[in-house]
Amino acid sequence: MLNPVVSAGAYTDHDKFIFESWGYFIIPDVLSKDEVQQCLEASERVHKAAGTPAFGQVGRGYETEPALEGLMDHAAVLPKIRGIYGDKFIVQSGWNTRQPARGVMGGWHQDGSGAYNFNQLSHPIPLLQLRASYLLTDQTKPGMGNMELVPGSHRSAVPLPASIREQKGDTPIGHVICATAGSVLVFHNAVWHRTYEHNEDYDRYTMHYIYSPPWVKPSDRMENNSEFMARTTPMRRALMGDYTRPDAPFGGGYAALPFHSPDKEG
Ligand SMILES: O=C(O)CCC(=O)C(=O)O
Repeated sequence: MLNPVVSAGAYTDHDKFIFESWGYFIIPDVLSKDEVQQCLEASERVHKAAGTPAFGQVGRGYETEPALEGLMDHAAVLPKIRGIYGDKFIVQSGWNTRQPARGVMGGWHQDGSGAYNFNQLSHPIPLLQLRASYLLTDQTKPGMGNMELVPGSHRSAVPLPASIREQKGDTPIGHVICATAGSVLVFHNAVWHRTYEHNEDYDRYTMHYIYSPPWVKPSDRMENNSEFMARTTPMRRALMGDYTRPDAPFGGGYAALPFHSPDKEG
């Protein structure tokens, strides 16, 4: 199977071509085995604290779990987000997803908002939620709770047929992402996707960071946690959307993120 694999770090012209063509790419082996283990243990704690019944997504784990917090501005991934968005964006949300052992297929969807869906805005659907999904369990073959995406579908003028969606059916152009634990999938909100079935005996965890333009409302929090904001780094505070109000909200004076380098590296 073709695989849109890119290297960690700077967003190259080739990465851009891949992202524009397919709507997603994969960065293999971003996390070491130890880092994956720490993130897995952190994921188990946040779901235990939240009392997730079966399949479930818990936001704000980064506030209490340093291993998850560290993924928010990971050096392998943040330059890609910067390359795609430029120097001004926020973390709209950070969702930690658990798919239980022997979990079933999820429903096909595009990301957006039930309150005012992105497909009401324009076609092609604009990029408003750029997702970096840190796979925390092995997904090297289908049936391991993989993500399945339809390449290029962010540009499709027609939806995936309702008959397929209702039956949670297959499409021959579905691409089941196979990658090691610690790899990262980055994708456009408009790419049609679903959670693939999970035939293993352990729960599957994925940490999703969603990056948005600065004027998009955060979706995992009503306000930032003051203790987290006080102790985290300037970059993470800025990614939480913490800024001094300029002359007009999001007009002139909105500061760029505090990147270390003026170029697109970091
Ligand atoms: O299975 C997952 O981790 C992701 C679920 C999903 O498709 C989503 O949150 O939009």
